[in-house]
Amino acid sequence: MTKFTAGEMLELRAQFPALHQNVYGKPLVYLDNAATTQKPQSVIDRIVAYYSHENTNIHRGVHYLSQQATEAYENARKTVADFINAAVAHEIIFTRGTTESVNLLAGSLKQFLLQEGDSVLISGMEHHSNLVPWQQICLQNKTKLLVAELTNKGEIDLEQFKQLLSQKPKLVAITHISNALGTINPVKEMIRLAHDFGIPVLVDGAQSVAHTTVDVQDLDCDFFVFSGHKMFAPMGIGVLYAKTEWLEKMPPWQFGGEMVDQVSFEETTFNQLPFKFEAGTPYVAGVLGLEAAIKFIRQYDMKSLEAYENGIVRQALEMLQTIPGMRFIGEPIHRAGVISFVVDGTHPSDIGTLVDKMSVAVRTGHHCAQPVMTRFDVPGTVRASFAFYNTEEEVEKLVKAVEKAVSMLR
Ligand code: 7TS
Repeated sequence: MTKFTAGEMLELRAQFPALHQNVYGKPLVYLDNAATTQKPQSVIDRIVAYYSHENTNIHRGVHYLSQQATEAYENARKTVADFINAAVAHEIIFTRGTTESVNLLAGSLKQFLLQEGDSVLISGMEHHSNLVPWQQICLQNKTKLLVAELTNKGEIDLEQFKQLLSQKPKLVAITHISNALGTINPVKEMIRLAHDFGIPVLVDGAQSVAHTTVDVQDLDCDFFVFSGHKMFAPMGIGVLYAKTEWLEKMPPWQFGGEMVDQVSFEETTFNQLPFKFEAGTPYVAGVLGLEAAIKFIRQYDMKSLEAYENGIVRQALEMLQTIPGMRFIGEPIHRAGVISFVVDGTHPSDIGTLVDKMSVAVRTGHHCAQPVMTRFDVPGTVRASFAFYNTEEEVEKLVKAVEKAVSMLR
């Protein structure tokens, strides 16, 4: 593993134009990366190039531009497959994002996998996107929603998880990394445990793809979902990865052009994989932007990026904990780029508002994980979330801003 020098990191950071602006007259400190990351120039350029020279609809035209765009789109699918090490490109279905990927899966699986009396197992730290779709499908199908509880440190209680598996749920849906706690779940082990009972597993990778290497074959997950915009790609593009055996069994979720083979007024036959799941005109520029984001990441050694980012997070934890009344929500042994906290005697949204005026962008609230807030009995948290372009200097600015905000509020 090569270690990044400070100079190399600054060079990397220089490629993100949005990071180089002042807000309220001071340099922006962007620590809301779990919500969305900023985009490197190469991603922005790719989208501009598409609309400047290549724009046309794909898969349908014989003309030059359409052939070029179709080829670029399908090549991008191969790049994405390679990025998460899917066995074949047709296992990559393009969606609008993690939320749509989970809805696609839930909408399709409910038609043949989940019957009355069955159950689906999720964890107590799921983002609403990997909770509400399952809850609603369970309500519709009279299926039970089982929830693996969290320990006081904000980790999944694996003993209870194992007990729940013995109830033979039809599906396990768990997040790889919690956006509210920062916890990295031992998904590989959890998948192995679930598979011992013959239960398929969906991994929500919204928070993992930009922070660690993902190998879906090594994990052996049945489904994996993520959003482009949290990994330096445009908003509005996402991925559902599913093993071929599942995609073949799954009925389509949306109907329309492109996903069909033969259509008459009486019946329709559906297109082959992956097109069966991509109804309508896709977000071609988004797919190409996602490919550009992957190419950007791949210029670097992911392990080195991860080590650098972990160093920044460690530094932030050490410095923040010196603030009197600081309480971290989630103290997992394995943590990725998220730190959630409350400070005694203050409200999270007041801290967020005050540090914003000091040019530090953090998020406050429930982070679309209300059951996590209920579990830890807090109205919300302040959340600083990091990417590999954040610097030690920004951590110092965060800590100073929080200190100042706390002193103003007490
Ligand atoms: N799953 C996790 C773990 C997430 O963090 C998010 C978004 C989603 C699913 C949904 O992704 P989307 O791209 O479809 O919206 N998380 C956040 C967040 O933490 N702040 O804003 C969005």
